[in-house]
Amino acid sequence: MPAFACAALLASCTATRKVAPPEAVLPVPEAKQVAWQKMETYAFIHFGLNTFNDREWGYGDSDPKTFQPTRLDCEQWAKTLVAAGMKGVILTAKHHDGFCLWPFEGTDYNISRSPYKDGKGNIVAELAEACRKHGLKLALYLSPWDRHQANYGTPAYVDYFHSQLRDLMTHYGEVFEVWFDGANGGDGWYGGAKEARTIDRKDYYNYPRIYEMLDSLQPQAVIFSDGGPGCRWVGNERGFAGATNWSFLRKGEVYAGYPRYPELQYGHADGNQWVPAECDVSIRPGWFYHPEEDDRVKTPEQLLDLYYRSVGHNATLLLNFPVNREGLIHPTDSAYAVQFRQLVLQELKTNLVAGMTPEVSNERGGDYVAAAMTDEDYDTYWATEDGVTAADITFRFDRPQRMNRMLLQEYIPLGQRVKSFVVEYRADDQWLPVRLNEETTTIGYKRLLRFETVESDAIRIRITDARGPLCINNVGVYDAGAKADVLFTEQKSQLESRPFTLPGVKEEQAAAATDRNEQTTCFVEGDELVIDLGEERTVSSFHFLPDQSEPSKGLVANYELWVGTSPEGGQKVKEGEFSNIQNNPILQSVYFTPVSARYLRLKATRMIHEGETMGFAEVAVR
Ligand code: FUL
Repeated sequence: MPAFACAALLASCTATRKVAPPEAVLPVPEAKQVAWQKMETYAFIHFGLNTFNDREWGYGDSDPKTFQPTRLDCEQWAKTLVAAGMKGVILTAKHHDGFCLWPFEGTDYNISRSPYKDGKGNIVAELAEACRKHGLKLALYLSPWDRHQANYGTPAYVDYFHSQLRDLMTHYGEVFEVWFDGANGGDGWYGGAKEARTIDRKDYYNYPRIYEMLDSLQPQAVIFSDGGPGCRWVGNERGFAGATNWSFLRKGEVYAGYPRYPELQYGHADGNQWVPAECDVSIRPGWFYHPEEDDRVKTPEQLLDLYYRSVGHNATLLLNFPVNREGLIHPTDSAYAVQFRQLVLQELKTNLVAGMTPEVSNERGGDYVAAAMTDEDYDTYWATEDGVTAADITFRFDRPQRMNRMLLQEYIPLGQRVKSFVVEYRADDQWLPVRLNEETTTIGYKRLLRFETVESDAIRIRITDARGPLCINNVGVYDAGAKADVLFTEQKSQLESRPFTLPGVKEEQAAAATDRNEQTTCFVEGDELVIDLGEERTVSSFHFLPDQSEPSKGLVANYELWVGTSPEGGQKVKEGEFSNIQNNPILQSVYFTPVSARYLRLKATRMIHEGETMGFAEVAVR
């Protein structure tokens, strides 16, 4: 064959040579889970009777007449959320108190019994409309636990709950997610019975029937619950996932009330079901609006930190806005959220490797080449050959660059693969690891790294282990600017207090309650914490921060608060529950009519875990 013919044949062979993509490594996501994960940040709105009754968990007895927002405007919510970069919003259509924000005919306990719009209001419909107008996706939260309904705990309630869900899923257009809260604290009003009712959280609500209903009414919706099936709770309400975060769970293992819930931060490395993590967190300490939290809104920097630890840890960020009593997102929350968005954009503004073709130590060929990692196309990716589960990706620059952030994405439609990697930069002809404050193990949909600034003409990613051939679709390297190295450390809690001692508590333990170090905890034997102010003082509130370890220990669920002039006896000024203390162990405050007393006595009438010693990271009295 003449040489030119041979070359022509070769050229045509190369052009038509079809390289197969790597085979999927199971489990893989459904298309709707990939679309959901690409939303990255979306908002929660907690709003309802609790807003007007200063509660986190309504008991189910608040009067619907108290629901009277004065300037409610769902468009203000939508516009704020869009400006904050949120791609969707999830509304608490019904929280644990059972009150429906839409006129659901199955109960009187709904918005039509409130003064809002003379009973003609419908917040689900109003928000759906605002979302359509402003390009936000809508989703709905419907609490399975209902502290209002008399039949809660019986099969009749399950039918009620299902018809409520059907109603909600039928009239308001497409939803991107359906949120089933796993909480069930037992106590409730229950039609006046005022008692504790426990149900079997695995089976009572008949979820298989619910999934069937949702599959036919809202097939595109991802279903949230502690264990999925669409997406999972991340095991805390602080807004972060583990740096190691697998988007899998062992099928059927996790349910609401799963005792090993802290492991949800990491997923199950050997899981067989795709259930990615969602990080839910409130922009304020509580989920619902409380005026005294107006100066405790998370700052743009705190939110940025959470962004890196949620979206940047292969999860989504579900950021809650407690709509206030006017029916608006408070100006501080709105300003901080928008500034947060700007910080994210600023830090990751200029991708230093955009359009560059890195050197790679292995390449599959065909469409799966190194240039695919920097072409900004989600669906093109570099892959290694079959059997190759470790490789280097190296970027070389013409001149040294300042670098301190990195973005990595795996092509998850084919599964999550990477188990470990290191990032290195070249310094004086040797490769040194960058300094970061977390492990570099998994990547998943997205991994963002913050590392100490380096100046170098080369940076490389060494992937050292994976569950199959590598499939990386996106790499970014950035200089986040002057403040890049200020890694956020949590602000010390500002717990002002009258001076006090804790009689009967060992000195070292007592010190932990007043050292304003959230990481040390004072453990108190018995069921009473006695506080001695040294002399009679006017007091009107008691505060404590629960143990902050993961998971928290010594959590008091229900309490009585007594005050008096001696350590025993006195008068009971308050009793109640520390709502949601297990999932969200934030500062707990008990306010009461000012009274003169020397001693306060907190009596635990129920612990979250019976038999545990009470734990207090910080205590304050004012
Ligand atoms: C928890 C609930 O108990 C809280 O009140 C809040 O709704 C949070 C998002 O989920 O389980």
